[in-house]
Amino acid sequence: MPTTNNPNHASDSLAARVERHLLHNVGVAPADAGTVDLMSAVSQVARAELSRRWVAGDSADRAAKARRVYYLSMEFLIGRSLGNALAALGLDSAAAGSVGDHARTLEDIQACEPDAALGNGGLGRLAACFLDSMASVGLPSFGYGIRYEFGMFAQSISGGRQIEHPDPWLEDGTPWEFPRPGVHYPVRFGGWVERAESPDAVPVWRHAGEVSAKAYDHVIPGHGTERVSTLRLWKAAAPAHIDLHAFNSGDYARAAEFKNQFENISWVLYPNDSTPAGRELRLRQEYFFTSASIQDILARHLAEHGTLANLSDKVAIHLNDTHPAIGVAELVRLLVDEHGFTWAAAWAMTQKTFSYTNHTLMPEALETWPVALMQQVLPRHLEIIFRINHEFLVQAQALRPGDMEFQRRLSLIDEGGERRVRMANLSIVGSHKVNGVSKLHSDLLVETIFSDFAALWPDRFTNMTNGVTPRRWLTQANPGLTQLIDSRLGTAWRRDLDLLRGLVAQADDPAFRAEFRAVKAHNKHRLAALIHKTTGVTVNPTSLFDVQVKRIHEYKRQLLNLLHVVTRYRAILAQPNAGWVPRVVVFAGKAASSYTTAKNIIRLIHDVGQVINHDARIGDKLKLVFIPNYGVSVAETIMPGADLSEQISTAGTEASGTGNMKLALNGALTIGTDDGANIEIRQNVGDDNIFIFGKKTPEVAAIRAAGYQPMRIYEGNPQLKAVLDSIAAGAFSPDEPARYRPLIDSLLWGGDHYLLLADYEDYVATQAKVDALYRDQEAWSRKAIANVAGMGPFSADRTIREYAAQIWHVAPQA
Ligand code: 26V
Repeated sequence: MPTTNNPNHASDSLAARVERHLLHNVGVAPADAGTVDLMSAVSQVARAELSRRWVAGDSADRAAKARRVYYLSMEFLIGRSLGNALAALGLDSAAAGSVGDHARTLEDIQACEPDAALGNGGLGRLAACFLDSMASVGLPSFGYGIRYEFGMFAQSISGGRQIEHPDPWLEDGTPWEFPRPGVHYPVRFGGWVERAESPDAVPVWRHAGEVSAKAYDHVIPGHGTERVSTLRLWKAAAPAHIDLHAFNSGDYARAAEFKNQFENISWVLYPNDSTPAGRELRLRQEYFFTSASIQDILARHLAEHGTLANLSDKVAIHLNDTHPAIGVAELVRLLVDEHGFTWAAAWAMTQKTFSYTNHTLMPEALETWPVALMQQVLPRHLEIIFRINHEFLVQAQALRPGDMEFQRRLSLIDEGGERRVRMANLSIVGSHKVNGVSKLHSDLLVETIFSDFAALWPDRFTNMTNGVTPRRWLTQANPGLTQLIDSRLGTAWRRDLDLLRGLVAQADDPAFRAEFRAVKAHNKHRLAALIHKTTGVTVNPTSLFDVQVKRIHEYKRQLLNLLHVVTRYRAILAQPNAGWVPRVVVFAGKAASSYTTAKNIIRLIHDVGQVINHDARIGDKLKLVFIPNYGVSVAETIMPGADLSEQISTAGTEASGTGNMKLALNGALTIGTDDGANIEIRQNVGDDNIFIFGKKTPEVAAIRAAGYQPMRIYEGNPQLKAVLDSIAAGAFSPDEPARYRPLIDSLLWGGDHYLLLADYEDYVATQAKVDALYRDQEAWSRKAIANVAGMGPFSADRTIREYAAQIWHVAPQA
């Protein structure tokens, strides 16, 4: 009998609390509870406990007047929250028991939670891993973003083609958000700036429109600590007077339309990776969440300190790529226009407060906004940007007098053609630290796209190699391996991943290797079941599982992987009895909806799969599958089941990669290029435990400089020629033989920009080495274990500690 009516009374068993939530909050009799009801009730129990931790941490931080870090990001790819919350609370086994009473498995219950997919790819998932680590390391911290009504589109495949579906993840409500009706800020757009009479007077922005940003919080649990972090997401709402006015006049349709003009700001995530979408709505989204976040930061600071004079002593604001870069101008505006700062004081404060991470080198991915658009949407900010630019270029002129080219390159305004604001330049000028996301990437930033800035301010540039949270990507995703590691090393590695080094000694123990293989075999069965369920293809789980999962992009070279698959297919047909290592090649990933070539690659994967998977001569020797709708939850099943991790971008193009880390942490061996974090993975797992192939970054540059001729390579390699010819001739698209002509032509005649042909031979030869090693299962397991053992540095905890110590100067709290 419960002793209290409090639905979360600590002395109650979890099962009792779940039943009471079913009764009191979900509104069903426990005996009648369905899976979704149970999910909701278990979530509510966890939420209540997290809420308690949250309140405690928040009041401690306020009492301590703690310095805090604010991570501004357009994207947070959180995935599901229930499993992570239960693990953080140490309630996972109790929860399994409590739902077991209802004849359900915890896994089934968790599976009915939709993913919070508020991001495109690596940048968004990194932000989610960082939140986990900020909480677990104990940093007073907030993430700030947008509460998109529709997240990343759901992908299905029809006739080999990607179909995009809306993702109404909030449709049935989410137990994880805490609406904060009392927290809202006005965000203004458009209009003009009234010039002041006297030169000292503050200009007045006569805005044309206003939207209200309303706060919705998610509590981010820390692991092994009671500390939590906060993710505050903003929803756009029309200001109350708007609807009143229109509704009063009786024109409901017009009123609704008018309201939508404001509220559409937080409707949908831009499903576009790497190429800036030059759309006004995107600029409004960027300003919307950045302005609301900075207003919120200032309000919290003022409440605690009563002054903004010490803002940069207590506040670090981080720009996750350039998407929130308008925040630089916004902080200056708020300080000067609304808080009485002089220009000089505001600018000095701003530079001390911001820091910026760049996530891509691709020049076409650098955000710029037409000056004309910015004039229209954010006139006061444009004015501020012009002044920042003017003063900045005076500095540049002093360093290299008369060097107009230098100034032209540094300028915040691109004057070639339509004038545009360069958001990366604004971010660099407005920040005290700028970092890349792997050693190679950070070096290349300084040597290439940001070299002029590095000449001006060498100390501003630094590196913070990415990491991933071991809680989600090992403990939660791979319970089998977790148990095995616990049995040898204890459990402390969850919060100190360097302890995995202890596995090096275990690799010599045949019994450990056998257990390690048994875990992998189990995970491969799970992955095989997912493959069967989502593609209908039956695969043999004893095959080598060869996995490439990431956004579909030419630079990531899924097509190079496919050329190997076709090569292998032809070779098996030519020599069926050559002792082939059975392989299952797994792809997953979304293509940006407007990216035709990426969509063609998806279709080609399917067409090749159709032929190979139905060729009776091939059988289990080779299977090719594409798992639809790649996202956080799908990844949690794929990572543990992989044997081989494909990280094959053209050297110098992948800023870091984080899938490479997740796969190696789960005991996959990497076949990869000398690119991004692959290089550091190699250094940590050892040269003998990774397959590195292909041209290195300087070679790529040299080949391009010398005038790359892919046709020469084609003519000189009969195997490659046959593969390309077969695809181009329609061997995999007999119903439409010319379907892949354009794809092949882009390699042979279009310049093969990402050097697939240049790396093909080495790649195929390296794949043969993979086969040879896999035949020796003992040797393979040793290397797989060495990979897990070497992954300590790739914990996001390490990354976050580096950011905290070297960029944010924020101290972990007990
Ligand atoms: C750009 C745009 C442009 C407008 C439309 C929406 C949108 C979304 C994202 C981006 C930039 C994407 C950059 C990105 O995701 N970079 C990846 O960052 C990972 C984390 O640092 C890193 O591991 C990957 O190598 C890098 O590609």
